[in-house]
Amino acid sequence: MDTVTPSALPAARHRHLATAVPGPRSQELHRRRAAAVTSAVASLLPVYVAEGGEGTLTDVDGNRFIDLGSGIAVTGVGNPAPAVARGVAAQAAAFTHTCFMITPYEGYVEVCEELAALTPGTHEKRSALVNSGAEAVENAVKVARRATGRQGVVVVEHAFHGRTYLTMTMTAKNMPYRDGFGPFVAEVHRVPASYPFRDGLPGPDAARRATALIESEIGARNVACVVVEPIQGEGGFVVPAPGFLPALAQWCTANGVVFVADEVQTGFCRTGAWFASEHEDVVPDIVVTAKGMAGGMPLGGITGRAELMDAVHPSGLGGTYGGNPVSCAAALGAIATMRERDLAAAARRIEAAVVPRLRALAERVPAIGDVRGRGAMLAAEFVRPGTAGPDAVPDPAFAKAVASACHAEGVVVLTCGTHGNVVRLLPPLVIADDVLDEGLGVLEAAITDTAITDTARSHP
Ligand code: PLZ
Repeated sequence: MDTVTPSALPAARHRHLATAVPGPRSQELHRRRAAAVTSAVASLLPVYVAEGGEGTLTDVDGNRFIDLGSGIAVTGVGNPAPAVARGVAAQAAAFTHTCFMITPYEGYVEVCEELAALTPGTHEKRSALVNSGAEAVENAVKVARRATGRQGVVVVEHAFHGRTYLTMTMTAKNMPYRDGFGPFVAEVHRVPASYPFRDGLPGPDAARRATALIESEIGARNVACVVVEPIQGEGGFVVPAPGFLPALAQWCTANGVVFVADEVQTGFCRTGAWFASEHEDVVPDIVVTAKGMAGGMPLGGITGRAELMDAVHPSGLGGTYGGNPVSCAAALGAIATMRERDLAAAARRIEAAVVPRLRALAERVPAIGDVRGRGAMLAAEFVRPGTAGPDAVPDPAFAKAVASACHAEGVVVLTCGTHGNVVRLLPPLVIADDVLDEGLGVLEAAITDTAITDTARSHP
């Protein structure tokens, strides 16, 4: 047998390409999948995963990818995190389900205690647990309508809130989320958001633009809630201009409207704080959580002012699996990991490592129109060179070429944006510095190479 010196082996947490991407075993699985799984559920990078890590994913062909996506902002604590795996195993061995509405258990209560302690504001809070982000958003709307006796739901441009009928209606983008799925749910109204790169508006002005429209076209007294992502996720990692969220929240308070922060993607340390609302000292009436909360197990939460949450009649909220004990055990392990390893600080360190490099690259690559984000929720928006402001022309082909080049080189990055022209980074918060550095190097090369090819194409 050949002897291999240890230094010749790729370190287990670094990138390693054993085959072309996707490799033969992934391709074989993909053929099986095509015959069994509907094509309506798509996969960005069809490599079939065998194992996770603290920032890596290893596929069935032995390719090890640097994971800068965390399964869309879910596995921030690692994949799996030891505390999550331990919690899940112990709970699965004890009991897997009872239905909290039949015979309750401590884990559900503990998760709700954590939510009360961690979400912004020191007021009395109550929570309900569900299975997903979309279901949590649905329930926030139910609470707001029941508590206010009003029906209107206000959302903003570029919003993403889920794929169920109500949340799909609340979601802005037609393709792929809404196209052909109508009719949509009544009483959902969309107003402009704050998009500094495109509208250049100061936050308070952007908020006034939105609230003026609510007042003139809907009527404040018809509005149950305003639902907004403190940093927009699928819509393009748009950080609103400072002052937008506080002004919107204040308007809600002044008008008896429930202010709901959809922190499904931004929550649980992702943006460098437990919740993104904290960056502007906004205290939402209801905070919606999911994703990062439970380290990969399905769990969503609605946490709100006690008087709102308890305004719903008993049994008005619930579901068979909501707050499943195994998911709750996972959440307690994930939250303990965030606390012990101070993952909010880790997210801020990731921002400090990534942003200067992308900004430096933007100096040389005119297709990078904007670099933005907070903590470990960061993105570059690609536009046709020389276009800017409201007239900036989105370049989704550029973003797609960058993502594909990263995938071929063993780095998982995702795209987003209403026009699909944004490459986003959602690294696990526990990613090691040198692994992140290697991933970023691949991303930088992908952007530079795409720019060269692009220039050659537009100036042959
Ligand atoms: N609210 C802010 O980001 C989910 C969805 C990807 P679920 N985002 C990723 C896709 O193509 O479906 C999300 C979100 C915000 C709600 C949701 C919905 O959360 O757990 O996917 O239902």
